[in-house]
Amino acid sequence: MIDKDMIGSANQAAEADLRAEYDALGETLSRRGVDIEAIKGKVADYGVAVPSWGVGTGGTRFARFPGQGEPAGIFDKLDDCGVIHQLTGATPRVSLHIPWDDADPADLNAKARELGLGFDAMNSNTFQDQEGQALSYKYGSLSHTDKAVREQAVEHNLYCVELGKKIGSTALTVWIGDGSNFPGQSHFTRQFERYLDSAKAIYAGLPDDWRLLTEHKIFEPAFYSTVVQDWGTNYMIAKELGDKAQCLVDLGHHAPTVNIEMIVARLIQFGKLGGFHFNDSKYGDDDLDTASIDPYRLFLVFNELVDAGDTPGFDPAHMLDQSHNVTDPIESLMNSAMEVQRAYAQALIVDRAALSGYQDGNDALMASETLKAAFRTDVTPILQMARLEKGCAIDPIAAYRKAGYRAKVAAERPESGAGGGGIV
Ligand SMILES: [Mn+2]
Repeated sequence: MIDKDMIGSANQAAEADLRAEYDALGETLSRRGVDIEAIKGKVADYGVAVPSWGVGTGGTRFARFPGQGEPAGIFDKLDDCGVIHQLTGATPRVSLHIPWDDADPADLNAKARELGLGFDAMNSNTFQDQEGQALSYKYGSLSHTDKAVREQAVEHNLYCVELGKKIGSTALTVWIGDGSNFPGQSHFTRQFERYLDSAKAIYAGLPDDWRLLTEHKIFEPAFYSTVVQDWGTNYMIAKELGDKAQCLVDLGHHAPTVNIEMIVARLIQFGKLGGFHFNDSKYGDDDLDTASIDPYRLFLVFNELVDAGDTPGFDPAHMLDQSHNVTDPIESLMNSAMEVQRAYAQALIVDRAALSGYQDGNDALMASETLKAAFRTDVTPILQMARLEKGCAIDPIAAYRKAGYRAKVAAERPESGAGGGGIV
């Protein structure tokens, strides 16, 4: 963890300037009828989960260039996640990936308690073979033509639920690599029927207070077709399974021109938006840092989420899902968590009454400008003040660099291998 006194003295040096900027923004927002304190409170309460695998250096299909001091196992990963939350106060939960993070639940709970963290959705893995695994997923998992493979994949998911129950998780996220690379390779309908049968078997083993989140993806690792290719199929799955099944939207899992915020609105309308994986992309599932390419799109997604507001039972799971190839993963995850908070704060200050009036009056230009006015507002002082009041860092990245955390863990942790491609 980072030395508290160091965070404190850095904050002290920056506090007077921050207060001046916060007060000035407060006056600006007040003229627009917005209470800055209310926005700050909501931002302070907001949290986005960090994926355990995000703190390691990622890779592409071509190579992986290991970083310094990479976490060697789940307990190192939790340490890194603890630092991210300590400095940003924005990432209170970690999402585990099984079997990579499989460990004694008592040890996981003890470590999480020590770091002030909790556990988010469990992620199963049937897109690669594990050592000692009886049957291969080369030709699929939940939709495999061989019943024994499907049963093995179902069993694995149920194991994730069992472990999750012991560490306070209440959701299982299922993403499969199943699909086909050649036209004709798979019978679309029969393959989907097999998937649904397997998904129903997992659903049957889900505790009452759990949710099953299914994640669609248009391509990769299969390049001709994937079984859960888009939100339409995902919606059908959630509808077939029942109330505890909802759709998970990964921002990178769509064709480049798809209107994601509209998908979000549709899923909200029919009670099936279960959660997000935040990242950014220019081409496909690039897994770039959230808001690094298109911050306006992230804002538009949050505009829909804030618009849905207090809809009963509306509580989507928020998680970052990125691959860090050229940055320090801790810095990227801190920055991305703050970008998600920023989009949330901007969406909170949209003048919704004015927007609604422009929509009803068919004033396209002013409707668009109403959104832009919120997006153009620099809400940084709100985020910084929320952090200061929580005892986190006004500038988390500067504090992290000054603390020399990476060099410290690099001296303690074994060097990781370059390996082949990384997961995305
Ligand atoms: Mn994802």
